Amino acid sequence: MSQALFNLKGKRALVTGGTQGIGYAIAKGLGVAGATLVINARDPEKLVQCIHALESEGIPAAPALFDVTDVDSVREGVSRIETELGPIDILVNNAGIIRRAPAEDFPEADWEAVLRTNLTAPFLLSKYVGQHMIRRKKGKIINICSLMSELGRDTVSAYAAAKGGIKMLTRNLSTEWAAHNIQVNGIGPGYIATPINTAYREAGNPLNDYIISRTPAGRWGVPEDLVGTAIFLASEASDFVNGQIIYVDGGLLSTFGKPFTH
Ligand code: NAP
Ligand code: GCO
Repeated sequence: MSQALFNLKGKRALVTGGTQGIGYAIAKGLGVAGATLVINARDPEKLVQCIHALESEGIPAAPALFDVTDVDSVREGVSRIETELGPIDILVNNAGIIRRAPAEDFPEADWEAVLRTNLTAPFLLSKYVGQHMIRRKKGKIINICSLMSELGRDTVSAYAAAKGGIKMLTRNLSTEWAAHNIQVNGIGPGYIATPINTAYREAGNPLNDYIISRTPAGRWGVPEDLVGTAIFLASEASDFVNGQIIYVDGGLLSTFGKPFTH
């Protein structure tokens, strides 16, 4: 009984920004759990390498090359998948960027890019995939949120605004689409060791020490730490879970913190 609840066989999953980092780990995990994978990326070379990497591990995957910030590309990309490959049962809105600068100096172009990628694009994907899910009366949407859906931090005003927005977009879509048997939920990763945080993980970087001291688990997360929650939210096991953000953060959001001890 319990294994069948988490079995994704016969389900097609579209993962945006799926060629590296969190997106690749979640896509691979959904594939191992039986899902038929469609990997989105905007870089053709990275997409080919990703598909080959998955296939080398016995996980077939189809490419979906489009820029998630371009509405025409999103609409056409979703239509092509639905028409040529089949129904999208699971959508993982993972693609995201970060730009960092003090708010008073934050470049407007960077603000626009972060909001468009991290908030508008998940809306566009959800809208165009959601139209098909509503018709089928079934679907799973998983939005990748952040600690910055809840907390502010110096230099990440655009990112925090976008991630706060995707938390509320998750709740609002859940409200509108639960009646269509579409569950819309989020995953809020803690500090995860991926390229966007490489600079922080260098030894001696005070932020590295602070992040580890603020995380009760006492370590950085790795992308694979998110896979179990993704499988849960993509599977029948979460059919009565709506509008929830599950934080996979080593306990960071649950603690006031304690004095840093070497
Ligand atoms: P990452 O390694 O930089 O991966 C981000 C992916 O998104 C890249 O493959 C990137 O493709 C893709 N992407 C960016 N803009 C795109 C666009 N316009 N169209 C299509 N794909 C696009 O970062 P990550 O750490 O795995 O982050 C993945 C998600 O998790 C993001 O939403 C991020 O905000 C979120 N997150 C990360 C952490 C963390 O600590 N790492 C924590 C919480 C939340 P390119 O290679 O072409 O740039
Ligand atoms: C930063 C980091 C964070 C993490 C993540 C935390 O500059 O603070 O990049 O934003 O990536 O979003 O959940």
